[in-house]
Amino acid sequence: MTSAQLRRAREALDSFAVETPSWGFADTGTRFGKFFQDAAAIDLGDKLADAGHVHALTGCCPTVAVHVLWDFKPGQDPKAVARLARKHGVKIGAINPNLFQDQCYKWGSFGNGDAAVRAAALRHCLDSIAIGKAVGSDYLSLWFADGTNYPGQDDIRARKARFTEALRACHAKLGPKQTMLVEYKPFEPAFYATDIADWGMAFLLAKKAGPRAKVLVDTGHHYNAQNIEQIVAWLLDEDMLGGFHFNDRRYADDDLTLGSIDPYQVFRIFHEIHAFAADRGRAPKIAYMIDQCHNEKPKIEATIQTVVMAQELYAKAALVDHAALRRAQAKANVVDAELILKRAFFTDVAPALASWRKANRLPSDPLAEHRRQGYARAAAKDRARRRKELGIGRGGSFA
Ligand SMILES: [Mn+2]
Repeated sequence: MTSAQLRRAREALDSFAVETPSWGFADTGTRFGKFFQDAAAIDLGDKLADAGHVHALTGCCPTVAVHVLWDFKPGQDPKAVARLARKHGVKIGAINPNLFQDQCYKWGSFGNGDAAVRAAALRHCLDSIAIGKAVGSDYLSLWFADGTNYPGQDDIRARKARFTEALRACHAKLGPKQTMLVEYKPFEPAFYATDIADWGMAFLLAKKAGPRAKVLVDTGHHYNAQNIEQIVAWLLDEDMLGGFHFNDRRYADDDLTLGSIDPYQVFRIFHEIHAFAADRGRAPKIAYMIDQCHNEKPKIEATIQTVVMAQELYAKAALVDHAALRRAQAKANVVDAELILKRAFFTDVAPALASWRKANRLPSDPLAEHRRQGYARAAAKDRARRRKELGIGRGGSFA
């Protein structure tokens, strides 16, 4: 690395933070079964402790996304949760309402034909907004499992109208600092017509909802051949990119570790963001979040691995020579243009990460330090004992 590259990569690392998901620290599984780890978090206290531990090691995960139904017990004081997060050195990030688990949502939430169910879903979202205000969270993150499984099952346009109305009502209650993120997904659980199936639908609904509604891009929520960085570039250009849920995939919504299958794709996404920032002279406000559940890897190790990979790829993408790229593009020099991206992608950014970590008094190797500290071993012992005392069986839902 040249000293100019080192400086650019370090500046990029200074401005990059990624949010960990509380659900990534708890026991999860596939739809065929759940696999247990003794070290998995039992309650929100454990999840915040694990998230705080990851932040202490990496220095780049100051916030934790929460799932209202899984993390907040009815009547729980959100301010106490915010204090607990602070105790562990983190803050509460995106608030995720749960609009898919209750029996009343069998036919959908905002898309449901029954006005009473839509009202219940809206109430839950408004409660989530209130929690967000109480804990000082900037984001309400919405993902809907709504859709239909068979042709003719429901009126597609009527469902769209119901969504439009409910999202508008939701947006009206946002606090002045809150942003509403609308996530899309092509299929699953619905296998005929998902109500918000792609970025165009999310874009239109967010536009109709109000100025503080933006699109959330979950990298696992696309068809295999889709060009995600192009979607990102379009959303940036329209000032409609609100955030990311990072994960990698090979087939569908696989929830694999970021960069484990296609790190170059993540690099290309980051390149679009750096290029946009260079053109506009300011970095866009984007909520970078992880949405992964690890069933085989130890959860904290997998989270650290993800965070470090995100930092590496973000730093690499910052090394693209934008002026040279524009020159190559102007001359239609396709080979050079591509090589400019490739050169940045293959640059070893380890020296920049090492120097950034040193300057921030962080361990030089977060994963090795995590193992050295024996955090997971101690957590496994403590949590196995507590599970026994609490009589917690090993079964049930994702939470
Ligand atoms: Mn997601």
